[in-house]
Amino acid sequence: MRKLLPTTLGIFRVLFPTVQMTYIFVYGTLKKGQPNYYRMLDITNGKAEFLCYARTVEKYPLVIAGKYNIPFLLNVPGKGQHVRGEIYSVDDQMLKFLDWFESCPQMYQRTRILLEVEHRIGEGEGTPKVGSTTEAFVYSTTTYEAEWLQKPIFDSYDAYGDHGLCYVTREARE
Ligand code: PCA
Repeated sequence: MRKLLPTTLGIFRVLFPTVQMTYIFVYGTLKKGQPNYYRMLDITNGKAEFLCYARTVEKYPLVIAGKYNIPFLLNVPGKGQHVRGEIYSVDDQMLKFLDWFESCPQMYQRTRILLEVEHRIGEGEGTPKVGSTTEAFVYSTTTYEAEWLQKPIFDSYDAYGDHGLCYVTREARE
């Protein structure tokens, strides 16, 4: 009989379902000021909260490739540079959106990566401290062409940089 009575905790869980948040490291067009950043701000995609700037603990080749000049972090640890980007805490809805948007797992695979926190804004509880290492997901790829390994590598992506490899947005692709 006792079992059928809703517990206080049970009621609380129904009223306030816990939202699963996931850390994502973005290094490309999803960063602040880059062509797809607005998608992180669009609440119809879900929630994304900026946590801090960070760089990869390992080196990776970050290249710009393909006919649309897309940034790719090649999953080749130890080769390349420490890549700079931003860590966000995202909810499940945003995570699903990003998986779809990044054509994961066909074009990118979402893998875990170790990061060193470089700078953070605010003192938000749970935000990793500067100098600490933390883990997050990243959209990297193992499905690249061999010649991409010969391309110029970057430590920080800027779609508008003087490399001149202008990113072609999804809308502009034929
Ligand atoms: N979008 C993802 C992966 C590369 C890209 O352009 C990002 O910004 O991290």
